[in-house]
Amino acid sequence: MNWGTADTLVRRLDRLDFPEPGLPAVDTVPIEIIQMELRSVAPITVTYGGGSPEPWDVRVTLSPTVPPPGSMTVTKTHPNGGTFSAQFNVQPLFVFTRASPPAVRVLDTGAQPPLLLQTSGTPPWVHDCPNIVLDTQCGTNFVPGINDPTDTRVQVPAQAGPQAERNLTPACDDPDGDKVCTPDDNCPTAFNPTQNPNACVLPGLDYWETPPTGAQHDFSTDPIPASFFFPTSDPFPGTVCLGGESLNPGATGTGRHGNPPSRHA
Ligand SMILES: [Ca+2]
Ligand SMILES: [Ca+2]
Repeated sequence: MNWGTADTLVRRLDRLDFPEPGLPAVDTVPIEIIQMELRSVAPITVTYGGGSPEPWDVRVTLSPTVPPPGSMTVTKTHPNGGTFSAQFNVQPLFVFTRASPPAVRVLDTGAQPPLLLQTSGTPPWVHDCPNIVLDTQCGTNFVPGINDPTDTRVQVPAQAGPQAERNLTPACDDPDGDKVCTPDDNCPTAFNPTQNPNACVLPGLDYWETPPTGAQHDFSTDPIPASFFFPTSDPFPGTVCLGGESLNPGATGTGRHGNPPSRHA
């Protein structure tokens, strides 16, 4: 695992709740993509009147226009984690660069509908990773992209017997009914009378990684118009293959890159 390969920064906007007991448990939260860096695997070819082909590199990042949130559905299948899937909106900003002679063109898609993308498969996640060797410290209760096949801890059983049957009504705010008042409840909307911190996951940041050729953008339905690059350049209706570029996230130190989302745009 290497921080340097993360290319997408995702924010979970709400808390995930996994009330005790009862696995598997599922919760869904809104997410937004707050940073993304992709680069063309090979240059595209721009032509002029059908000839004079030129290679242009393509970089894809986010438009200043912010799209609606996406969503992440997280399934907890064992005490230390499970799997997740996500669908998310991306409003791309394309930067085309010609090396020689130097030229740059920017295409902001902010006026168009965002692209709706999704993760491929069901990547794993863990709350924490004490049993797994990693090169950085663990994230904050949600670590995407990490599996924990060695986790053998058993979940705290449901409270039963006389203690539970007393069924006292606390004189406090206790929406989850776990007899721990909200100001002191570490998961105020998840039933966790033991105050197990893994009964919920606070909002936070996750790093994702796109595989080397894991994304593409197809311009066939909405080609780059004629004269975009230069007055005599042809329309570009082709497909660009993209891979992740490092966000260099070391300065923040609060997240962790996760499993690759696949992007089909
Ligand atoms: Ca409570
Ligand atoms: Ca609680």
